[in-house]
Amino acid sequence: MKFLKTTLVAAAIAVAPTAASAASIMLDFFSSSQLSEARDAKSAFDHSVSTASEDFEGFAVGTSTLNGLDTGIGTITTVAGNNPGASAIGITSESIVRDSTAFGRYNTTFSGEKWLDSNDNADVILDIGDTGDANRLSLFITDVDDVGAIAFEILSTNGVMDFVFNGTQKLANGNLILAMFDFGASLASEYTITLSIDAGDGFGIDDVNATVVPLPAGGLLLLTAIGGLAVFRRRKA
Ligand SMILES: [Ca+2]
Ligand SMILES: [Ca+2]
Ligand SMILES: [Ca+2]
Ligand SMILES: [Ca+2]
Repeated sequence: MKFLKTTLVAAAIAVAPTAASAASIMLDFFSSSQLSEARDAKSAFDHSVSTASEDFEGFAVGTSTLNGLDTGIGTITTVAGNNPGASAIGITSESIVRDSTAFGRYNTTFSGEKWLDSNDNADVILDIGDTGDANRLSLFITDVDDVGAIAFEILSTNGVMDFVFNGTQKLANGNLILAMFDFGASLASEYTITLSIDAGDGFGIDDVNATVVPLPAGGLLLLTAIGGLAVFRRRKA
């Protein structure tokens, strides 16, 4: 069976006049049967000391983001969509902790069971709080853009860097995305990551990790323009 694995890299430059830091967002796409391989890829990216994490295992099933969910990586809130699909439960302006596979969304934690369901809403916002000296963050996202419009975006900002990813093809039910943020420098303050999709196309998130990876010797890469690079390759699943 052919499986398309796509890696997209976008790089932007900080606007500070005396120093530049390269930051990037990378997405690796897997099928639901490749969770073990995806975990290995995540571990390789995380590389080093975890400063903050959230795997949702400590929350009761049904816990919601209605009033902001205080998690190990910061507060998570949800923006409602105006056309929730059949898989939404309860008050649809909430994302909800679930413990079993639902419509292609599932836990990714080894020996775990719980994950946060977008509950068919439009935006799930991770306000990354106390991450110590972290310079990387990764998370798993499940079941993106398998129904409706192709509309998934990741927007992250700390005021000087923005990244947007737009999917270009409908994905399979149960697909698994490893999202990897390399900030190029320590996160000195809060950082917001918004996962945005067409309402009615639910997704799950799990295993959010902020980690410290040593910066390469010789300083930071200096870039002169915002650039993008997309690499597509096919391989046997
Ligand atoms: Ca979990
Ligand atoms: Ca699905
Ligand atoms: Ca969609
Ligand atoms: Ca979906």
